[in-house]
Amino acid sequence: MTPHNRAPEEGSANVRSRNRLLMLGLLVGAFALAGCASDAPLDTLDPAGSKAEDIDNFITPVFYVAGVILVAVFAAVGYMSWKFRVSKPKEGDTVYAGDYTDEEFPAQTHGHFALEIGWTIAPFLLLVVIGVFSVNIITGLDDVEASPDAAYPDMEILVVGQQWWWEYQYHLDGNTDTPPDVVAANEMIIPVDQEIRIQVTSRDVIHSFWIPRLNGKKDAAPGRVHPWVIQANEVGRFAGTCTEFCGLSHAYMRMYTVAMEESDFETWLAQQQTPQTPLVEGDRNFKGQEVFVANCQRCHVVFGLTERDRDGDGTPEMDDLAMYGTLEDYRDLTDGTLSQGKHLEEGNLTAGAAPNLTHFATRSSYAGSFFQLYPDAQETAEAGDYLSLPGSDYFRGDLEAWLRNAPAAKPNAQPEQNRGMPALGLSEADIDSLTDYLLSLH
Ligand code: HEC
Ligand SMILES: [Cu+2]
Repeated sequence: MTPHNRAPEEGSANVRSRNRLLMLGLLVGAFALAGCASDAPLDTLDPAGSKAEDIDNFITPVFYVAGVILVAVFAAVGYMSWKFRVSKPKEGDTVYAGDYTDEEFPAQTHGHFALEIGWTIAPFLLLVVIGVFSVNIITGLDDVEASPDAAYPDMEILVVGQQWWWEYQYHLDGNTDTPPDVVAANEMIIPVDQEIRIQVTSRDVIHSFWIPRLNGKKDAAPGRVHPWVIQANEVGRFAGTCTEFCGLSHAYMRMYTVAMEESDFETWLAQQQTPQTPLVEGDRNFKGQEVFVANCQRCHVVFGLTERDRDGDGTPEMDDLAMYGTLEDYRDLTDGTLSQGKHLEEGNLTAGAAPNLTHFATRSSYAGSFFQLYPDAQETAEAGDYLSLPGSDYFRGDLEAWLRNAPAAKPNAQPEQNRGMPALGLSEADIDSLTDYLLSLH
């Protein structure tokens, strides 16, 4: 290497490191800005429920204390780097490796007892204080404070995660030794201002239930039932997402909790407890019902309509709530016990269950809340008008696409491994009548 080409090389190295720094800055900036989305549905800093407020009231002061420490440490490091920086050797200085000179090397201190004890004890005490408060808050996140004037003070909801959607089984009187009273999917409807006991579990792999504006995360593990609490201070629709990687379509396993006025909640409950009346030849959606029975009921349930031979005696029984079992059944999940159809015999669906479609048209979203059923579901829910959505406002297109080819509509399902809904190869005419039928299920 000749001295000739040294200078330009150094120059370009400088430019390169400056470019790298610029790139890094831009990247950090982009990540920081991504947090500023004004309509971010998963807002961890905007609590709307009692438990989320407990968490927020704790992390805010911790954040400020940590901020002060951060600034103090960075200021000290900055000051020392500047004060004790290496300066160019002057004429006559003895120069050692690394451009150090005798004169400029600062006096070295070794072992300052008071300082060392100080910077060991201070963080220790700080962490103990934070730890004590943390444990206190974490252990309180599943404590229910029953509202004395609530219509269903003992209500418990079993939340069942599976690939890639959520099921909610309501035990209205809190008696979990009997099958549930209501079964819903993707959206958990609750009365506003009331702490509700939920129990979180799974039918297949580990998931995690999280509605950031209402409470922290709770793991949903197969064979285990984890108590948790959900409460909302205001009427509205609160977004959540599965936060435990649970397979390729994990990112599309979302859900909502919808808080309603108690009177609306009771209307909803009454509606959910009414089975469908089977349609007969000549009825408007009879064709759709026929397509449904032929293609869908091996996985999906519509109370009042679908049936299967659950006890294997050759005569099919009408599908009813008994098939969902008790809470204890989920604590002792053995393959097949809670299968809702013939799935396991046919090697179909690892979870052994698909969303209950009895009242499909009363949801605002479906398929792991990946699709919305109405154009303005969020606004409608916030306004408290959830139950009076006009049927003509449905989004048909997404639903038709889902029925045409579900794995293509919601990415990363693995139907070949019995995960998610398969493509069923229906004709366009069948898709059309099925869509009409599903949207009539109130
Ligand atoms: C092999 C089992 C299986 C069959 C057969 C099946 N589905 Fe599904 N379906 C599923 C599973 C699993 C899901 C949940 C998938 C997800 O959310 O990713 C689902 C979800 C749905 C949903 C969304 C429900 C909600 O509230 O989230 C609708 C609607 C639906 N299926 C309709 C149908 C119709 C109509 C048919 C018949 C043409 C059908 N399915 C056939 C397994 C099946
Ligand atoms: Cu999940």
